[in-house]
Amino acid sequence: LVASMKQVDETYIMIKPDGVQRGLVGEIISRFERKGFKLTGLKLFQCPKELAEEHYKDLSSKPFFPSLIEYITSGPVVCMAWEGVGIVPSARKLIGATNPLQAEPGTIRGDLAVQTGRNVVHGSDSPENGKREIDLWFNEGEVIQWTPAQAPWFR
Ligand code: RTP
Repeated sequence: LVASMKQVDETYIMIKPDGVQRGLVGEIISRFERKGFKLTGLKLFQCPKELAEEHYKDLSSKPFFPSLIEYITSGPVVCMAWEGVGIVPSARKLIGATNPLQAEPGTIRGDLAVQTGRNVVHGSDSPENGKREIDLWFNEGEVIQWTPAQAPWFR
């Protein structure tokens, strides 16, 4: 099948403070690169409380909301925009279940995380939220639509 005929979506992936502090940035980025997705945005960022609250606003009534906001703002995160065919469900498959106890080995959380409250990475749950979250976390000009040159590395 011709890939260009398929719908390309974008998703917001974020390495949470525990992932950064444990030195898992390269490992996590690698998994998305090796899968074949295209990186279109990347930055290290100290998230202000207001942004964390906006990002997780659907969870604001949950008992764990204050500790979730404290966790996400406890140190820098790595914000990423990625694109590809079927990327939203595919990225969530690579990430694994929210609770690392339920996450299969081979997934990021299954291999690298222990607790729900320290589950190292976030991935958007729908293409609409992918767009919303990329707009929320990135400023204009920080997300780049690019096309690779054809095999320039051996010319
Ligand atoms: P994420 O948004 O981070 O990709 O996670 P998710 O969709 O897998 O899970 P969601 O239900 O949206 O929860 C967002 C994040 O909140 C924290 N959480 N803590 N019971 C708890 O203590 C609890 N439940 C959720 C996790 O960090 C989860 O990823």
